[in-house]
Amino acid sequence: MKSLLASCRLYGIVDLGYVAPQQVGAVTRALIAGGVRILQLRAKGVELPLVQRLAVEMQAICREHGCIFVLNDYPEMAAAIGADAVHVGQDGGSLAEVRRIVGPGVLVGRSTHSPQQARLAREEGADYIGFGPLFPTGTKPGRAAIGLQDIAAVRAEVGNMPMFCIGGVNGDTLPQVLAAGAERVVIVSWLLQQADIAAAAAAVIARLG
Ligand code: TZP
Repeated sequence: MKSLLASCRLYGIVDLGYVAPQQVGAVTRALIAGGVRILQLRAKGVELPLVQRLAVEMQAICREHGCIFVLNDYPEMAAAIGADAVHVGQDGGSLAEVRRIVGPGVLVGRSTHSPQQARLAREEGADYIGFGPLFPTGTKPGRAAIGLQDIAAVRAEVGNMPMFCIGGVNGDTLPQVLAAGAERVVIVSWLLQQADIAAAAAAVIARLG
């Protein structure tokens, strides 16, 4: 799983803020058809039984296609359904506690917003980090953008650990993000709003190399 993670340049998120529950399977398949090999379910403010049902559905599709399935926020549920990975924010508790819940075989990702948080995530044993939001984004309304200037410092801080830059990344901003030193990105709303999600994902992956 770790080597598959290392090969991933584009991280997709099926966010229920953009995708209706009945579309989750089709959107998951479209992202995978476009070449995405790490996919997260993000279900903020959704009742847990529905989160679990959709997580099981996505996990099965991801498994069928050799794609890492990441559950956002719920380590106990991630462990219960056999998710490949769990992702937690800065408010998601210590990574030691998350690791204790999910066990050694599950990847753990952490959101970070500064070089210091990135270093801490590495020291705490994260398998990867998200770093952002680089730009203002409607997916996290009200959250201050942190800009591009710390990308190189965070990369130096985390060494080989995969770092996915996130927040307002789209077809227009991607060149600036890459020029600032990013190698890996998360794209949420822009991909989910494309008429042809698979083609858009494939074009981004080709651009990421
Ligand atoms: N964490 C930091 S920014 C963000 C998350 C989950 C949302 C990114 O979404 P988008 O739509 O790609 O800007």
